[in-house]
Parts: sequence; C-alpha cells; structure tokens
Amino acid sequence: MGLLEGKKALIFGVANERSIAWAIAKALHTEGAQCAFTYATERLKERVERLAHSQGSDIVLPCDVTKDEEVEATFSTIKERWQSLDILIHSVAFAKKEELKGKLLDTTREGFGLAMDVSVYSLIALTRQASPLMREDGSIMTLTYLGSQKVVPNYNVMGVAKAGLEAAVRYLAEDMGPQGVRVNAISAGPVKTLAAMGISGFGEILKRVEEKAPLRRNISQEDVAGVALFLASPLSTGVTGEIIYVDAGYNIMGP
Ligand code: NAD
Ligand code: IMJ
Repeated sequence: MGLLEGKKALIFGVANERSIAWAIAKALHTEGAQCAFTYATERLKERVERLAHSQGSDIVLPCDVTKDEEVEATFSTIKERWQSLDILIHSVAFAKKEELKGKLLDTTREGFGLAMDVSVYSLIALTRQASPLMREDGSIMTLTYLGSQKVVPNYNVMGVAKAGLEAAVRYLAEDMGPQGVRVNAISAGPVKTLAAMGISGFGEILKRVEEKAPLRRNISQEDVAGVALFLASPLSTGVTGEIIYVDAGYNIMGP
C-alpha cells in the first residue's frame, strides 16, 4: 500500500519533464495518488497530456492562473470528475525576463503586478477555489526560493514576489487550518529547469552551492519531490505554515 492510496492531487506548473511539478507528480503517483494536471498555454497542451497519459491520468485542463474564468472552470471540472480533492501543488511563477536582470529599481508597475499576480495571488485564488473541495487532512504546497530572504543577483522582482508568497503561506495556513487543511512551501535550491534557462549567472550559482552547501552538491527535482511527498502525506500531519528548505543546507551558511 502506498502512502497516498486513494488520494487525489491537482498539479499546477508542469511545462516539461524537467519541471519540479512533474517530479512531484511522479512521486505522488508512485505512492498511489491519482493526479490531474493543468497547463498554462495551448503550446504546452500536448506535452502535458503526454506526461499525464504516461501515468494513466486523463484529467488535463487549460489554466492560465491570471484568468479567473479558467481557474473557476478548472475547479468545476475537478468537482464534477472527483467531487473532492486531497492535494494541491502550486509550482507556478513568472516575471518578465527583462526584469530578471539588472536592478530591482528598474521594475515597472506593470511587471511588478504581473509577477505578483502569477506568482503570489494565484496561490490565494487556487486555495480559495480548492477550499470547498478539500477533504480533512488535505495538503496544499507551493515552491519558493532563497531569493525571498536574501539578495540574489538578478532575482529582483521575483524575490519580492516570493517574500509575498511565503507570507501568503502563513496566512493561508491560518485560514485553512480549522478545516484540517495544511499549507506549506518548499524552498528549493537552484535546479536546471525551464524557469532557470537563460538566467545570467545561473552556472555560477550552481557552482557556488556545490562548493559551499553542507552536502557539497546541488539538489535534484527528486530531492524536492521527496519532501513534497512528506508534506502531502500523513507523515506531516502536524506541519503547517512552514517554509522547508531543500537546498543541500546552503541557506544555513554564513560567509
Ligand atoms: P518550470 O518552468 O518547469 O515551471 C514553472 C511553471 O509555471 C511552468 O509550468 C509554467 O507554465 C507555469 N506558469 C507560468 N505562468 C503561468 C500562468 N500565467 N498560469 C499558469 N502557469 C504558469 O520551472 P520550475 O523550476 O519547475 O518552477 C516551478 C516553481 O519552482 C516556480 O514557482 C519556481 O519559482 C520554483 N523554484 C524553482 C527553482 C529553480 O531553480 N528551478 C528554485 C526554487 C524554486
Ligand atoms: C531566476 C532569475 C534570476 C536568478 C535566479 C532565478 N536564480 C534561480 C532562479 C538564482 C535559482 C530560478 N527561480 C528560483 C525562479 O523562481 C525562476 C522564476 C522565473 C523564471 C523566468 C525565466 C523566463 C521568463 N520569466 C521567468 N519568470 C520567473 O521569461
């Protein structure tokens, strides 16, 4: 028997086989959970469908998280198909690529709004929609990064957004706690995914982690998936509102 036998998980943020969300989906499925997936744009539809089918899942829905009607449609389909939900994975972030270089100072009002909308407000909106469907002992989680707490070159507006996201995790944990639903974040170390492509200085950051982190290595999507499994399962029934670092220990180090 798997740890998640009979549980239903809705997963936002699979773009390809390297996505952190896909590693999480595989881990949840291995432990017996059924997964449903969403994709952000039509361009991603076929790839996400192929990945979903590879684990016998046939619920693959369009959902740009900036569109209320797509978010509502997603949850109304989940309600029809499943009636209830146990696990929600939020693995979504976006900022304009021009704002992920240079200075935070140059962030535009529009770029700030977009980054906050996609990367922070979406967790609030998805949690609200999920709330009436979530069974007791449900688990909601999101992905964050150290750039929320410390200045990381080029992370800029995403750092501000992730700080907001981490605060949202705490408030949502308080909102959802009375119904027995937990809300947490995993703060992952740098991983080579689509969201890391073309980021200037990314190679140096990977090298620095390998040199300085207590474990002297970088993390993989599977390292993240292990903690996601823990957070989704009854192994973590007493854990909510937390930011758990999966970064080979990098964040604990001083200079
Ligand atoms: P990824 O590019 O595979 O995943 C990001 C996802 O966000 C994609 O699936 C993309 O389609 C989705 N997305 C963007 N805009 C959207 C929108 N408007 N509506 C719906 N979905 C949208 O990269 P990843 O590294 O797996 O990123 C997943 C999460 O992990 C992000 O929150 C990211 O900030 C976080 N994270 C990544 C790293 C890293 O180094 N890769 C480290 C720490 C945290
Ligand atoms: C992203 C930018 C700058 C530095 C960065 C990152 N470092 C790491 C990331 C050091 C690890 C990856 N990360 C943690 C993210 O949250 C990435 C979010 C992201 C990435 C892109 C790239 C393509 C694009 N918009 C993006 N929006 C958000 O156009």
